[in-house]
Amino acid sequence: MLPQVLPLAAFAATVSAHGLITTPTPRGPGDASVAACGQSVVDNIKNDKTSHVEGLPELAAADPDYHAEQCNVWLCKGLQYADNEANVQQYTAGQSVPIEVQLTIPHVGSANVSIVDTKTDTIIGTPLLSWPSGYADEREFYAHTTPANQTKFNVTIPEDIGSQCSEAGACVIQWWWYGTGAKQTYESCVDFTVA
Ligand SMILES: [Cu+2]
Repeated sequence: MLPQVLPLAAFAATVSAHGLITTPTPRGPGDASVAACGQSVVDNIKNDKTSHVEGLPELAAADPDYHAEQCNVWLCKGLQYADNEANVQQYTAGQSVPIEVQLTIPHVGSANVSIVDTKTDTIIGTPLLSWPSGYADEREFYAHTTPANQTKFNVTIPEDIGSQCSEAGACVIQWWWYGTGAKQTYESCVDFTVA
């Protein structure tokens, strides 16, 4: 029976998904990301858009087209605003924004959803949502009891956001998840402006 089991296990380890935002449309790979991060990083992401960040720094460092000043794999996996110009969401201060996340392999850990200043890679204000622990718990996942609000939730654009996100590309809503035991980080970003 073992030969029948092994190929499945190998499949799960190499090409299976972990997680990403599905609604609104998140940043995805394109030409601008290739120019900033290099083809090997983009190929890794194309192969599995939901995979973790940890393998990317090594791929980037070995790629002659990697430009460290443009590509920060720890922010939106290095994916660039210019590849997502068609999907910039327009919000207003105080607006409640529905977001959906797909989780396909669990790794229990912490997570947050935050507005991030893309120039400085810093969270503006405090996280809009956060799970200090217990996010994507394997036991709940495989029992189909993952709390619904881990994958389908609303965030509220802060009333005091001001003008810092008025220009497209300046800010993202980033869903960030770290599987503690797996030591794997997942990031997915929505581009938006606040008028
Ligand atoms: Cu994993």
